[in-house]
Amino acid sequence: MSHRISLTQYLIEQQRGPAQLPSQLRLLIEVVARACKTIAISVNKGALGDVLGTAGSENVQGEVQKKLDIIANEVLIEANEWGGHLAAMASEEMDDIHVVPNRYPQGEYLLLFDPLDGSSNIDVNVSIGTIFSVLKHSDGHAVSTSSFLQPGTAQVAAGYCVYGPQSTLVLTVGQGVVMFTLDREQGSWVLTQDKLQIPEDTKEFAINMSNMRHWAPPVKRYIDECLAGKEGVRGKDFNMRWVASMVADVHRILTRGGIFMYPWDQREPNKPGKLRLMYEANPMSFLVEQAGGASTNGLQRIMDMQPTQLHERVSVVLGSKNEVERVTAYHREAQ
Ligand code: P6P
Repeated sequence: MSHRISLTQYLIEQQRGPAQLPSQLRLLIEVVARACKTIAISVNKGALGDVLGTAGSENVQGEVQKKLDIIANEVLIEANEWGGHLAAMASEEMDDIHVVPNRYPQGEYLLLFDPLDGSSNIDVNVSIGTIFSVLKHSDGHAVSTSSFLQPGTAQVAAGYCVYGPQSTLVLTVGQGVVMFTLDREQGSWVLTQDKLQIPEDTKEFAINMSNMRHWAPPVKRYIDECLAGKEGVRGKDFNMRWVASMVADVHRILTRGGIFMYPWDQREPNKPGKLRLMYEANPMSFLVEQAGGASTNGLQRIMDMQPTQLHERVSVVLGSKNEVERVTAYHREAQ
């Protein structure tokens, strides 16, 4: 790209262009992006900033919270509650929704986030990130948890920030997928990719192989075929990557293709999967589809799923379209 533009200029262009980006939504995205800069500063301090280690508490998922989980959550809440663009927020780190306090004006949007995804990587200096999803509060009633229970197709924006060797913000408002890199000297997000596209084919899969003995047969069939390489039915060798940070794995797939799978397995058979639908799978699915990829739960398009609970989990198969379609076909054949 010859002339680099800032996030603000990109959003103003989206306001004027076909997206007709509403000004409240533009403000929301700018506020979230600014909050991610603040989180990046804390993440980058590491041991120098007393941000590592556990907070001595558990979240609604029953997972031990890291100090940075709570810091990131508080940054996003404080940054977003006064601006007048939101009615309420929901977070992986909070049992219930956070309604904008009466002392501030309420807006028409709902913001959902995983404030710090990949927490198990914090203390070992591996990329982590923030994932966010934006819905409209359109049920005409006082905002409540049920206001959030909308399918992924209702999202008006989604994105993530990866806190890695670079801090990158990846965003869609329904007009394709763009990437911004944090210019630390200027303190601003600079557009560095204006049309992320996922190749329809790939030779790279991402899955936690240690769970192999617990997988359903269609998943085992697919991975076995990948492992069989060029001598097997696929006729080509595959590579494997697993960062155990969804943001990092999805960022790689948006950048060079691949398939990411966190499927249902027998370890907790009553749970449909590990990842959360509302603030992990849906925003990532929106981004992946906008970049020409696909995203299913093995049987149906994730973005078509009607949520019933705020923190519900889902099985995830996303990335290069032809591979996702193959895995989905294997599941349907096994029904
Ligand atoms: P496992 C991180 O905790 C997370 O929610 C995702 O970011 C990541 O893909 C997954 O869990 C890793 O899970 O079981 O491999 O540690």
